[in-house]
Amino acid sequence: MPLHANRQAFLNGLYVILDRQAAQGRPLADVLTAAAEAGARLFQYRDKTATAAEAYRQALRLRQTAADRGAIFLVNDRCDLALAVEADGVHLGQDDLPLVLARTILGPEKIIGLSTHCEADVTDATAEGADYIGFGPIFPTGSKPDHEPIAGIEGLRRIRSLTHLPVFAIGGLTADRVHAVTQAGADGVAVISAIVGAPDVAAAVRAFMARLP
Ligand code: TZP
Ligand code: MG
Repeated sequence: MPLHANRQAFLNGLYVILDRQAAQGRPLADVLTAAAEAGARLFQYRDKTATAAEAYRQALRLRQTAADRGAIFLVNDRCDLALAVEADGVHLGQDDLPLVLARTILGPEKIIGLSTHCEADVTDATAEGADYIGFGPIFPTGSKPDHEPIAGIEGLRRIRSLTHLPVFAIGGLTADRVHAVTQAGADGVAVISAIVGAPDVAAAVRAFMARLP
């Protein structure tokens, strides 16, 4: 499946992280469909506990669902899975494969995003050629038990000047907090619980979209 020709245009705004644990049994393909119909265009599949076989089946379904709706689809952590389902790219954490190796494996066309938590992470990600960064947690979050210290709005403001890359604020994002992070320089927001765990996914997406520039 070819990468969307205009991929840079997608690296901003709302980034929905389809986390299986946060979905509490709701099929992730249903969450993706509802979110895409409400206007979301950028998705990541995140599952910290699935077997490789389960993750492959799930990712394949999500990949197809996203493609049918013209949305970008990234896979968390795993370059092998991203390649296996012909995802648009991968999202890596500081403990995953080094970015340069991931680039070698995936080639120049795939999107590679990196989780960053401090100034050094941001300058390294920029020097190593990431396509975008997630930065956070900005606010307290229940979705990542082992998270780094809260960076806050001030932390976001400080790293904004260190990189030209698209920056997604992550961690505790709600629609009401969008204005604060975009004012501090975020290009977008990466969200788990406020969308995947919302009683009405489409309404939650619309609430975010209404507050994004
Ligand atoms: N990385 C930093 S915070 C976080 C991740 C994956 C969790 C974000 O989830 P939520 O539910 O939007 O706070
Ligand atoms: Mg990871």
